[in-house]
Amino acid sequence: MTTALVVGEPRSGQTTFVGLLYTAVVRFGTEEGDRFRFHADRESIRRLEAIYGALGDGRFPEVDLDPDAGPLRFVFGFRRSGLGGWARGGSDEDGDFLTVPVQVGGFPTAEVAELGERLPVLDEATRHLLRSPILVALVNAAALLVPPAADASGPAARRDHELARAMETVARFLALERRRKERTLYPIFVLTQFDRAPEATLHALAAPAGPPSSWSLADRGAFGLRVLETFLPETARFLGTAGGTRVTVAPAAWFFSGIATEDRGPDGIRVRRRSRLPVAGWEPEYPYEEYRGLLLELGYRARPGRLVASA
Ligand SMILES: Nc1nc2c(ncn2[C@@H]2O[C@H](COP(=O)(O)OP(=O)(O)OP(=O)(O)O)[C@@H](O)[C@H]2O)c(=O)[nH]1
Ligand SMILES: [Mg+2]
Repeated sequence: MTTALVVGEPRSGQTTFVGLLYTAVVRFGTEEGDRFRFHADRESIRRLEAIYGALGDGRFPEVDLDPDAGPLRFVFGFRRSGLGGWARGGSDEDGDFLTVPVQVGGFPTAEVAELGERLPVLDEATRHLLRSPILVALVNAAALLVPPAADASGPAARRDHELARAMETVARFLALERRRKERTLYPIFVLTQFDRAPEATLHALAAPAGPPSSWSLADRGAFGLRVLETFLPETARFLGTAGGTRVTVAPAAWFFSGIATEDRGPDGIRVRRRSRLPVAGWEPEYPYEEYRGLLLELGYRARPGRLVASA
């Protein structure tokens, strides 16, 4: 099963990411019609709706991914023959649909990293979760400061270390798979709060002009590599060597999330909104194309035995 696990640091923008993903799913579902499906249990829907509602009201969500409430789980379904004529054939997991169960929250990066130390004693549910070939790492762009801290024990180095170890934990699980094609890790990076990425950082990383949605695929990848080399060197090393596991690490895909804000004085920072087309109501100003790309990427990566480039 092609599951996706989303990991992030506290305050990195995890809840906002989930809210924007859900916002995008609503539109993507309208555009793709019966070629795309979304399922979630009632409790997850309730929580997603609360986050989505806050953003639609122009507020950052206060409702949190309460760790006690457990992680949020939902399932994307992509019709095999749909979305740009995918490859047919292979075994169906869900009729004509490739399904990608996604789990967000419940596990901060640091915890996934730490679980690597306790592999033999983990319960089945946790093991199942960690056997996720798609790892979506949320990286807070607002925290990428130049020059990168040289301090090996500082927060930047710690974040890098935890992310590398979290990836290694997942890779060690995938390494246990019997079939070689299932021993592939597909890393996806989402730079959150990209609207708050410091100007000096964008300059130092030679960010192309314009919003990331207008960058070429090659430019996105090259920019991502520079982010890795500059700010996440340990994670970059892991991606190159798979930490010595028998796992193949696919080329990483990069997506850029952000939200337009306005300072309303006593009302504080508000989320800017636009009307939600083609359906009625309001949605936050966010880069829909990035989320659409992420959804397509998940669909492509769900194809059995495929090592494919980004959508
Ligand atoms: N400008 C901007 N601010 C953001 C964005 N995403 C998150 N923020 C800010 O970061 C704060 C935390 O965002 P959350 O989405 O709650 O982050 P989180 O990782 O879920 O945080 P915790 O659950 O508390 O660990 C928000 O209240 C916003 O102030 C974004 O895309 N743009
Ligand atoms: Mg949160």
